[in-house]
Amino acid sequence: MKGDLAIAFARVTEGAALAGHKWLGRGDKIAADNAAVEVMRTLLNHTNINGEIVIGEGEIDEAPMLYIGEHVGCGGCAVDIAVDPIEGTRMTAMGQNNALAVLAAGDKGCLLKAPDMYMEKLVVGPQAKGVIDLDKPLADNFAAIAKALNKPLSELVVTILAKPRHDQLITEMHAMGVRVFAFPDGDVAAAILTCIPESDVDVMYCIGGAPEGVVSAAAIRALGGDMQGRLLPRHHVKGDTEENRRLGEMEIRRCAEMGIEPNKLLRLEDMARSDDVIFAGTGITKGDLVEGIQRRGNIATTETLLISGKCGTMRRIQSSYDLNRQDEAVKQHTL
Ligand code: VTB
Repeated sequence: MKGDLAIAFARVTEGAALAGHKWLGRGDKIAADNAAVEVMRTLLNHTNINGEIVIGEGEIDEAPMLYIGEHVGCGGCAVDIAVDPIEGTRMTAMGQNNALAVLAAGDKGCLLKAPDMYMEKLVVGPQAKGVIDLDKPLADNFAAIAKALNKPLSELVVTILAKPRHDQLITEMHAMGVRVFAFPDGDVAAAILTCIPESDVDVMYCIGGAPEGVVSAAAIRALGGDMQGRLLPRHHVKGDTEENRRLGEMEIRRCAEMGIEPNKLLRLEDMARSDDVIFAGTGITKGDLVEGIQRRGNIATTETLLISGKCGTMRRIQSSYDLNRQDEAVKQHTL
């Protein structure tokens, strides 16, 4: 992929973040998401790519924008795009920390095309690359990771989504002796923190969204970390009710159409098939990974984490926008 695309992608997540931020603390996660999606789509369509959305807002028959299979861009090299215009719509609506606008891109065929379903995820930084195995018990993984990091198990820091489905597991992790940092939402930021040297986080484990999983995989691959995942049908995660089974069966059918198997171990290389990937993530609200947006009248400042896998660079870009001078679509959703 052309290196100069990275900055264009940063511009796209910045626009989406600004649009989402306009809805900060308004209790309306759908309006926040719609605004971010529309701006992200407009800006992607101004970008010099021949892009295909492989991870997006859903399927075409649900009539979303940025649906899986949608073509974006105004011509250029063929790229796969995975987007989450607001990773943390609830966090944005409720004014909570760690909401991001994120995008990952790679050459055509690079990123896993997966339906919007759940994914079990285990993520570590570069020093523990090669030692994880989701087919083994978590206790074995933690022991192997602690050994690779050359620290006692009692000092291993594991982050996990604080959801009821993990309550029992969190108790088990405490009994294993690791430190558990449970975060309310936003596993993309938590996954990336495993690869940030200044962060205390060693491991991220959770059952969260598959779209977030693929976006994370691109960032983790670019940063030299490691990740494994497993797509889980809804009734395996949320309880075997009639409705969950119906939705789960639909996910299984969709997986078959996309040529992937649920419940099967996915390695990092299955989710992000090349090092030449780009990740852009802009803070909407203040977070552990990046700062949130600050606004003074029409001037807004953003912070973006921009990672290029080709040469292993990670940049933090601070930008200042005069919202009055953006193009109409952006202005409409940000001013
Ligand atoms: C997951 C996680 C995300 O929302 O999708 C979660 O991957 C939703 O979980 O990072 P539930 O279905 O249990 O509500 C996030 O935390 C935020 O988008």
